[in-house]
Amino acid sequence: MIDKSLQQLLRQTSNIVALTGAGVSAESGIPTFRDAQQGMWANFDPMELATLEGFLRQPHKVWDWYQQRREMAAKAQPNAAHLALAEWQEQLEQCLIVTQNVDGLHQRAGSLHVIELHGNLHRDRPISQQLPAEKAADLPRCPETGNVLRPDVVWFGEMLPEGAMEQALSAIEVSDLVLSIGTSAVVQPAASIPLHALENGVPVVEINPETTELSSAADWSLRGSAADVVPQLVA
Ligand code: BV8
Repeated sequence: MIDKSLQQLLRQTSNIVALTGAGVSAESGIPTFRDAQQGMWANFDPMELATLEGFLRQPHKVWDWYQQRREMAAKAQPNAAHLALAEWQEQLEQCLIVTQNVDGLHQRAGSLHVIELHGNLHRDRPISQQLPAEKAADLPRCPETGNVLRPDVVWFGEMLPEGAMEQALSAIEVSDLVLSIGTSAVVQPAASIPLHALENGVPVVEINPETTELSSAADWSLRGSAADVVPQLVA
């Protein structure tokens, strides 16, 4: 799986950026978005519910979905991929985790300074919009302002956290290697991160059991699961 040229590159690497997506948490038992559209959340369409409009239209349904995901993430354990990346962070000069995931598993595995491009499932923040009383009934509210709370995640059509992309892109420009782990490489602007590496002459390794939009452009596209392949890279 890991050819001689990649082994050699890994030996010379001291500065890595790892972009992760839902696939890195799949082996912790958390369904990916693609599974969600077929799987247990088939009636919770992320494209419909992971939007501010979806929340304002059906706040209770959206909260139910996020509450289920929050409980699932809290029960899940970081898997060998999360743990290997945290270990790499201790061994290397830099191993920056840039995640699209909101489950907090990288931090629970021990990774520090994780850039959460899409926020975090375990945090709430107040909405600025006013909901009609009947819609706002028994929704969680901010104790200070009394405003209705929403999960502190980035929904489709919303801006990413201030500076997150800039921080990720500038880290890439000084890195030796970029990993794209467990992402279908569709959602923007996160999907542009590995492409920025390629434009800057930084090698890209993809780890995914399936081919993605990135596979043909990556320098290595390793067909395997995160929990199986990532520890081999770190070894
Ligand atoms: C933005 C948080 C600027 C919430 C998420 C039209 C209208 C509006 C916007 C757009 C539009 N067209 C395009 C856009 C931009 C849009 C976008 O990219 N849409 C896509 C669908 C085309 N992006 C945005 O809206 C972003 N904001 O552009 O702002 C702006 C703002 C205002 C006005 C103008 C412009 C915000 C995007 C963030 C959305 N929030 N999450 C929540 O989690 O509930 S996105 C969410 O879905 C995830 O965070 C993740 O990013 C994405 C799913 O992607 P993946 O992580 O890759 O997961 P997926 O299931 O797809 O794939 C899993 C992969 O793992 C698979 O490849 C599978 O093979 C692999 N796998 C499976 N098992 C394993 C494995 N790999 C390894 N090991 C295994 N065991």
